[in-house]
Amino acid sequence: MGSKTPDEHQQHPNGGAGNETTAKIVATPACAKTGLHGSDGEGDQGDNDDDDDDDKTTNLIINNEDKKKKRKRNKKKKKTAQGGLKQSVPPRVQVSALFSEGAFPEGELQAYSDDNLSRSTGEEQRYLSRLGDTMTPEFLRDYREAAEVHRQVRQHVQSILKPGVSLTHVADEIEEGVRALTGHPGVEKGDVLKAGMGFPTGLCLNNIAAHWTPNPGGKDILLKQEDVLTIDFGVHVAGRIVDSAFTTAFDPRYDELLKSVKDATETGIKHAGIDARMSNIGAAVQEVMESYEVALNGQTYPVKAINNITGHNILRYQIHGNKQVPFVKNKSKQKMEEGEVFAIETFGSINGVGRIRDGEGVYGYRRDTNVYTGNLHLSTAKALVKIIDANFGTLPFSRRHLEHTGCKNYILGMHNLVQQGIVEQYAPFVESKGAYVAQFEHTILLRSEGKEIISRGDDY
Ligand SMILES: [Co+2]
Repeated sequence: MGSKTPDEHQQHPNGGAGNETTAKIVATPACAKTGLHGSDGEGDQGDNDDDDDDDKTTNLIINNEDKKKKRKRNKKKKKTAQGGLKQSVPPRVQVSALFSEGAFPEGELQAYSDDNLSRSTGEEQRYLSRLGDTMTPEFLRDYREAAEVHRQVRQHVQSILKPGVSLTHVADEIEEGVRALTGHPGVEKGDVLKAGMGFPTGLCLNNIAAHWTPNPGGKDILLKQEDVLTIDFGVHVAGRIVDSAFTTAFDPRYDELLKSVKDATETGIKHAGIDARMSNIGAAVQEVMESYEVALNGQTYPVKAINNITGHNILRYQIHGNKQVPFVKNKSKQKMEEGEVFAIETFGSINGVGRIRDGEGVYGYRRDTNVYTGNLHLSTAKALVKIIDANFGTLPFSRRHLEHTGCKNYILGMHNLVQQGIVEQYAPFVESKGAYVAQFEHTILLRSEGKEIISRGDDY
């Protein structure tokens, strides 16, 4: 889940005046637009379970290097599975039943690069850093469990992505998978806070960069062969949130776009570390991302790094901490510190302006616990804030998530809470019409031993 740069901190668009008027690559699929409308209604979900048995098999592209990178972790994973117990299809077996005594697989441990090597050597240094270490065995176990849930759920989701599949069905599969694999159905009061979804499921098509989710009662959208789809979802265990995203396309013409953004995110991870400066990370990432270009219909489109959305640190139950990790050149004075958790994410676009703006519709909500609720008069708002506090705390949630807890007829009360600043409302982030946006994101833990890329999988 990306963090939008506050308006007063926004940089200049990196693409000058932008190229909204240049020829479009392909017509913007109608679904990309309707997705932003028709999402205001509330009501029954209806049966959108459009189980897609389309015979048309298409290659799902996440990146071109999938096959080159065979990781050892995969073998380890099979060894640790208990008594031959296997994950079901669709995934419904709790991951804690698959790994003995909470021995969830570690993420990839990447050594700190030269610029922050000093901190990973020296016995005394290590001893001192451990004194302030928040990354206890329990912390690591919770984080690794959440990451394993993310990997297993996304692996299944990747297998159901075909032209014609409904985005509501994809969201259902993600959310039901996460609830089953964490072992928290999320219906009983307070259960969501134990483990489950970390924020609303993001399913973004083409020029929608981030923060779009199917809403109850909204028009369902079917995935098309020519679509570029980004899937961004979060899993938390005891408030330890794994935030990770990937982009897929059936059409190989988007390979270079996906490759560029994936490469950019890996560059961000490589430059992240103890004492690493956001200004250095941003410049390095932008350079890599913008070294790519995409050939489409006889034209060449440079990839632009989106300049007003950033990566971020993650705190317990707080998806966006107080630090931002831009992926364009910047003058930020912020540094990363040992013991911190970061979502390293980058977004790149072609045929757009290199920035995002708020689109229509609602992605989700988040309670601002600093705002006093004593002045509320509307009884529905008073009741709703109690439901939100009990079920979500400070975790962002969607209308789907709210209805999953059994909450109904909340639109008026929510409107009141948003007006009072008690609840923050999120809109989708959109690039200009005709643009295509890709995103890749990993969550990393800055441990004294190295950075653990907790969400790393065989796919990305
Ligand atoms: Co994020």
